[in-house]
Amino acid sequence: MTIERTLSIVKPDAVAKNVIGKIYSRFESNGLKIVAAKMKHLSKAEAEGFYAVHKERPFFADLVNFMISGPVMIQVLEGEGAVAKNRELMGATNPKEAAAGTIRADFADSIDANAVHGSDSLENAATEIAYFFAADELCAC
Ligand code: RTP
Ligand code: MG
Repeated sequence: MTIERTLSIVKPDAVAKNVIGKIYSRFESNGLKIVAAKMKHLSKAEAEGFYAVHKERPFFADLVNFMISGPVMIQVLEGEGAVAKNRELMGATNPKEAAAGTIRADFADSIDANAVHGSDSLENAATEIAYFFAADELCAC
């Protein structure tokens, strides 16, 4: 397995619940290091651009409106197999189907308010990291 980087977002529902630290603790205790982070209230254009791959889907407008409903915490996670590891820690998109002990099972309320985002491939991770961070904002530690 190689060292990878992936993009993670703590979504507005989890920021509002004050569980950023609890979610960060899941990353850190499972071998993922936070190498960049910023809190941001996304504009509509930023959220639409980020989720552009879903723009034809029926849930797109709801997804964008949810993502701009409050601040989000955006971070780059680094570690062995970081893309898949983060997806495993997040659990299924619908928290009702998420395995026990996953972030979504423990902190998400619905398929819309589902606590976290994580890149779904190494290729998308690179695109998503570049969407929010300049190269010199990532810690080379
Ligand atoms: P994410 O991109 O946020 O990490 O979530 P994901 O990969 O698990 O799911 P994805 O298919 O990429 O969908 C993006 C977000 O859209 C909402 N969604 N709603 N109503 C629906 O059927 C539906 N399907 C997806 C979810 O909030 C999901 O996180
Ligand atoms: Mg996705």
